Amino acid sequence: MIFRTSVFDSIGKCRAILNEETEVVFASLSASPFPLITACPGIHTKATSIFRCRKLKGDDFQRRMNKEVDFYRGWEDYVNGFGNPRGNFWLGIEERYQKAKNGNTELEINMITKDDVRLVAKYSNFQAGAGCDNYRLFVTGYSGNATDCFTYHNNQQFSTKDADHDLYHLNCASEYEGAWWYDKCYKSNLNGNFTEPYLKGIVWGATDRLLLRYSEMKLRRR
Ligand SMILES: [Ca+2]
Repeated sequence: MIFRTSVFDSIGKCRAILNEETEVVFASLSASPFPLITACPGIHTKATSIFRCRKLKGDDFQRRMNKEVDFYRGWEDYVNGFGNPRGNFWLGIEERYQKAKNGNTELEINMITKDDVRLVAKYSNFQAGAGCDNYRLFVTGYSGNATDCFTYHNNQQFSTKDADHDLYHLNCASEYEGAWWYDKCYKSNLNGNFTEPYLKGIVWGATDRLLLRYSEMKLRRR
């Protein structure tokens, strides 16, 4: 169903039709998503745009379970997503941004170490900034049985091997064969190389690095 209406009216219409598990997508390329008004100075939405409603898909964000899918990829792949939703995948960060941009979203990370220890890290608030801000991470409210190794990355932009937005003098994504909200460089590296046994691997931790054989990131509406 397509609407020609204001941004705020369209959200109400979609929710009325498809319940709360609904997001508004812009059916017209000329329409600018309204969060950009605050996230990206200089970009303004139109008062009236064309919208359609779309049911939310699953809330999975990322999964690593074997080496079948190469995660050492460039910016475009991380923005748009890759892999198999039933296996190893990264669902595009642009879609995650659209889903979590209004807040009220929590993140759960489930992990299994190579020693078969199961770990959970939950964050009661998760948001990624807009594309013009390189999907800057906003995360708070840790709980779980894993050491908190993600809050360190709070307020950092996303980096890939071909897009260095980190705070290190080299490119962390290239140094550690991943793509992440690197700082200088990481306390977690969940998009690292599945077969690497040390720093370039799928790692949770800084001084006490845990190598993982499984990781899964999920978003959930509060
Ligand atoms: Ca750098």
